[in-house]
Amino acid sequence: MKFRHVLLNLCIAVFAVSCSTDDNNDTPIINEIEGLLKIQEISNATHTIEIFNTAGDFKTGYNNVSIRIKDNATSNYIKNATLSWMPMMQMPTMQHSCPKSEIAKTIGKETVYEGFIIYQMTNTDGSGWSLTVNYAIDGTDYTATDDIVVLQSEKQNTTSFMGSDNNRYIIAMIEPNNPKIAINNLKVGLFKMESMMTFPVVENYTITLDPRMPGMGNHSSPNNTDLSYNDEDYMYYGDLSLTMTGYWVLNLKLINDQDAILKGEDVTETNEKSSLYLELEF
Ligand SMILES: [Cu+2]
Repeated sequence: MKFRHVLLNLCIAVFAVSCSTDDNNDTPIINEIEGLLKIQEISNATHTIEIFNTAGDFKTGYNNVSIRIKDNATSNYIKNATLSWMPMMQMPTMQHSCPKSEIAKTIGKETVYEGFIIYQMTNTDGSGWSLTVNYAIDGTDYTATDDIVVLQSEKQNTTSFMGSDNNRYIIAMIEPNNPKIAINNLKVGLFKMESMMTFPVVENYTITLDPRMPGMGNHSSPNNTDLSYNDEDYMYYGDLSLTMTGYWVLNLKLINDQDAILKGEDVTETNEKSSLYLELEF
């Protein structure tokens, strides 16, 4: 019995060694884009920029975006690029960009880079936007640009508005992705439109929250909290209480760091909705 046991262990050991030797010879094939769908490719003479997210298309509001750069000559994916991007909307009389993050390598991946873009508007047919990706590899600069399609989200998950301080702001819902009958983690981005091209994060403001169901007597829900700024990821967080499925209006008020209300009103008997709000349905 004992001898058999030793023999078995020996077999396992030999098998394990041969396996690990194999691994050293062949690069393990790991699918770095598992769970992602390709939105589009943007090509130039040297590279193909592959653009992904979980939905497979751009929509108005917050878009988490993953990128790979393929070398057209070798079909290899670039592991050491530095990237930036510029989304641009061409309007009849002017052009403008939108809030966006920097682009960084996705943690735990070798060829995938990621960031976010918040499209605040689009044309009804999805046209109007282009995306330029600038990148450097081993000290050489490249650029690739093309038109992109941005579809209109069904519900208002982002809104652009003028504050009482005469600044333009953009607010966008980032979470919950999958709202539940529960206390949901509400995550929102707040940006100032400093110019047509620059949209810095607004820090240390407060966003009050009053969710209502307009289809059901405009009732609210218990245990909501206002949103406060988190300086670790530059986003705003609060508790969003959803007591049933259906259509909810998240009534908001934007309050600056001097306690001045920049936009939005209380929901009352005579005012059923704030002029600053986001929507969700689940
Ligand atoms: Cu526009």
